[in-house]
Amino acid sequence: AALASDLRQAWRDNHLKIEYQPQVGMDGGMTGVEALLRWEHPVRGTVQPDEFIPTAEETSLIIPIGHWVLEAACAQLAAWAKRPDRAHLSIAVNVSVRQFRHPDFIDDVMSCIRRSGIPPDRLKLELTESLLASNIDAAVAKMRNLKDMGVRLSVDDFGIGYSSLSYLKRLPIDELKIDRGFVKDILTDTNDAAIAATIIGLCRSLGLEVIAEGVETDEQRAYLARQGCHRYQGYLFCRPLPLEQLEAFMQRLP
Ligand code: G
Ligand code: G
Ligand code: MN
Ligand code: NA
Repeated sequence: AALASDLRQAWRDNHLKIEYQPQVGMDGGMTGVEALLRWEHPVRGTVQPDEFIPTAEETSLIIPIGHWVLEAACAQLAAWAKRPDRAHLSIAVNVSVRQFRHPDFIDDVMSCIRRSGIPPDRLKLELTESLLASNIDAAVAKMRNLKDMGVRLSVDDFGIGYSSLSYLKRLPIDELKIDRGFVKDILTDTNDAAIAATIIGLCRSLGLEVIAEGVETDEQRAYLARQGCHRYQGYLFCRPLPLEQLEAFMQRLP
């Protein structure tokens, strides 16, 4: 309850911030970023999203907060669209189950895209497998609506949830994101290595893009690259950064 009222206050006082973490392709070039919420608490310091997203969901604060993240991402994409050296970049936005199920979600995404005038395929929505836990037909129908708009869809934290392989081929998705839990010990845990390799192989045979998160060392990257992984995200390349620092990071890229 304390967390809920604190969060409500933080939302009112603009203490929520967005950081952006680069994603890189096989050639090492940046392909886009993931938008990640941060809570700059005046006393507690930075509160990580794992600690407050569940509360945001329970209190429905995730609806206005999620809308704000989406607006910010589209505004940033609109700014990048005007620059030849940035126009190719995508922004991935995390969508919680509560947000996805909201009846206005599709209209919200559509109006954000229209008002910002961005190419819809620069926006990527990260969905989680838990969306599919109930009423999969309704979830798939909504995903199709989003795909019809031209938005790209990614399944976050893949491998830890409920999705069965038979559902996977029915889903109108573009990308799977290998959970960082599998990447962490990829060089020492043969099960994790096998799971990551299997997810990559699965994506390649289904024609899906695959991105690994939580890549911290070049050895992890090299293993994933040998399996054919398309993209990477993790501290090896860059931490999540506030926008100004992200711009500085991009300035330094070759
Ligand atoms: O930044 P960090 O790795 O601590 O984020 C942890 C998790 O918090 C992410 O994997 C993501 O699922 C969730 N998260 C971060 N930003 C957002 C957001 O804007 N909306 C939602 N729904 N979840 C987010
Ligand atoms: O959406 P998701 O929860 O998967 O977001 C990714 C989370 O992983 C973010 O909270 C981000 O801060 C965190 N993260 C990003 N890169 C790394 C990394 O290389 N190592 C670890 N441990 N965490 C990372
Ligand atoms: Mn994510
Ligand atoms: Na994830």
